[in-house]
Amino acid sequence: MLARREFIRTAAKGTAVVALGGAAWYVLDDELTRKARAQTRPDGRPRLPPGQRVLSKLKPMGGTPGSPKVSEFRLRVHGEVDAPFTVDFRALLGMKPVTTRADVHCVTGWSVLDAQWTGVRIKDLAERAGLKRSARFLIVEAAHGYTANVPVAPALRDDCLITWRLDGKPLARAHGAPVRALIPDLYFWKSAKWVTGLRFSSVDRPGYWEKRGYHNVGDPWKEQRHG
Ligand SMILES: Nc1nc2c(c(=O)[nH]1)N[C@H]1C(S)=C(S)[C@@H](COP(=O)(O)O)O[C@H]1N2
Ligand SMILES: [Mo]
Repeated sequence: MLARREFIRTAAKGTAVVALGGAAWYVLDDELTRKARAQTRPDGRPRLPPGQRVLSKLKPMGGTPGSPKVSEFRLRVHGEVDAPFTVDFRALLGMKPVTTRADVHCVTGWSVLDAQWTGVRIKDLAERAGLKRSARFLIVEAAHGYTANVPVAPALRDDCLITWRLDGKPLARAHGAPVRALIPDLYFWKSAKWVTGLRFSSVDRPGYWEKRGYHNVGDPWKEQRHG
């Protein structure tokens, strides 16, 4: 936590952060940042949330990986639903996958623009399970007990996915293989990697980072970084 706060402070001061992880470069790109700051999204919000700078590509931010084996993958959709169900990888692939472009925003100050994601909409999974009106929060469940809480409305937007492909390739293990959640309009810690379940709940249950000082909602345009 201290290390992360230190990194946030460093990034906020405007220091260019260049990390060398294995053979891959992750570079804060001033040119792309300048261009993105001049753009407006279709919903009227600025393309780049305040205090963010564009990183050349998605950087692995850690966490304890689950099994990368598709044969072991299961996703359980449960909680405040009429018909809870569990799908394996093959059944998930059979559920109307979509491919969309989305920007993601890490609380540490980097954003990646225009990544291409393939997956099944959380909305479609919720519909199949028969979401009850009493469901007010989605608790995204992942390997080793990691969870992230999201109010139901933003979790059911069209660009919120359970995803297994990034930029045309299977997800790398460090990015959540075989399958992760994607909730692009909230800070990226809500996008749980190595996802195992979607639990709908009538009561809020702060998750892993929310209990460790991050904001309970995490809207990047409101800079809801810390609670
Ligand atoms: N299961 C799990 N998911 C997780 C995390 C984690 O520690 N465990 N970290 C979160 C955080 S803080 C961020 S910023 C993003 C980073 O995703 P990336 O490593 O693919 O860039 O994953 C999120 N999902
Ligand atoms: Mo993060």
